[in-house]
Amino acid sequence: MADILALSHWIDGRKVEAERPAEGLNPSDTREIVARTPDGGVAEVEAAVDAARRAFPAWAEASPEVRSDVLDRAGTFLMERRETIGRLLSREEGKTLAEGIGETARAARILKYFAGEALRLHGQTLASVRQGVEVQTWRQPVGVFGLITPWNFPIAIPAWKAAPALAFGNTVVMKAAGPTPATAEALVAILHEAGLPKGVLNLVIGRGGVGQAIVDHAEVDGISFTGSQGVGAGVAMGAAKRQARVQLEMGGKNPLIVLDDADLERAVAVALDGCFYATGQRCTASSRLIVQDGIHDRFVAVLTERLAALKVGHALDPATNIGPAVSEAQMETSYRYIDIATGEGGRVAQGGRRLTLETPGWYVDPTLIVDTVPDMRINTEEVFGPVASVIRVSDYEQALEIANGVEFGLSAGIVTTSLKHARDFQRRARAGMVMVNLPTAGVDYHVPFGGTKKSSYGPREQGFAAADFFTQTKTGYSFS
Ligand code: UN1
Repeated sequence: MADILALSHWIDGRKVEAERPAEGLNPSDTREIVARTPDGGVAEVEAAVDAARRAFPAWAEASPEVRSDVLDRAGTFLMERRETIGRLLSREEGKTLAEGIGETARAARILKYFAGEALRLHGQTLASVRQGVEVQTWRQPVGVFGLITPWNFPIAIPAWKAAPALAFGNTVVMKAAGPTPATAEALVAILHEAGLPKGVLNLVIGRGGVGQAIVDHAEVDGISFTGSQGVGAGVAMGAAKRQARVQLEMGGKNPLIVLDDADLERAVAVALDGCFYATGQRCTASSRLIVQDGIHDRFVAVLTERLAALKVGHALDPATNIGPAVSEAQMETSYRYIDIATGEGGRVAQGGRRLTLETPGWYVDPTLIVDTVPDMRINTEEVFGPVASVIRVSDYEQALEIANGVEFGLSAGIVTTSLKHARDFQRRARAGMVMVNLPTAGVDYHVPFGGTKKSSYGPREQGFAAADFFTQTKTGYSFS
């Protein structure tokens, strides 16, 4: 059993000693304490914002090469240590070791991508409508950003928020997600080891009060949030009240359409990955399988068989396909929705049982529910667990209407061999990301990420789009 970590806030380039009243348990084996953690609040946020504010002028003025070098070095360190940090991530969050290592490598690549972007920031030069006048635009750093990060991608999402903020000359106060502070602290430590000046990136560990203090702080110029829709709405209101910029990434109820002409093997592989990998705890997870009549029974039969063969178990066991839920509450939410779905007339085709495994953990039996209709709660509310439902449809138009018929619009997918339907779907699906013959989850890091409707709010994250949120445009006029 590994040592118990003693975690700290990071403020002004240093670890801040604090009492550690909270214990983070390993979701795969709740007898194991992964870390003892502080419970920060307003005072820590005040100190962190103060440090970030003081560090801002020099960091904003630094050569982009300086910022690029730090991110590049941190990316190298993270890639070198992906097995150790990926293991910590799996112990803390519960995703499988392969998923934990994969996510850590992804975070390393994100740091390296934004190391390059730091050097590519650019503006425009235009002719003025007035004779002899020239117009120019620049992108400048904004100031201090508050980053409120989720537990389900405890290193990739902190990296994809912090890296562009830092690359473009801003300073940061980050809130680690409640269940996964150790992974967040590992990232922050690596960035400091890579040469980040003090105060440029601060980390506060704690509960909701930390997030609220960040949202309310007059010196926080922008907030990037990933989390639930309910909390996100409050963040947006708090930010709007004091005209801070805000970006929200929230839930999904992502549809995957399977048409009669689909390659069956492909459809099943795409559904298994999209619905169940990472224990279904991805806002991009497919949770509604909208399946055409002609392929429905064959698809359900093969998917059921493959699902039954997946091994649920300890995240560090190499034989495990699906790790536990992150917490008891998440586990209970999945089981509650299975009950709700069967209560509404759905039928469990696979899974649905309470699991008792060798180690005591928050395990959920990956579950497929069939015979559902679009307005059931299982088809309108996000579960955030390894639970998917199947809706039978007669044709593509009906499938599209159902796919679009929820309040979320993050990612949407279709499995088909018809170019006509694939292209039509990409045009008409009301989602920010539209996938053809690919899972709705598992996205690239160098292109825009975000959704429509209640899934997202504000500018896109990631890729070249990140500059829209993390910089401010200035327009210059000159006559000579
Ligand atoms: C992915 O599917 O690769 O919280 C990333 C989430 C999303 C990230 C998904 N913001 O699940």
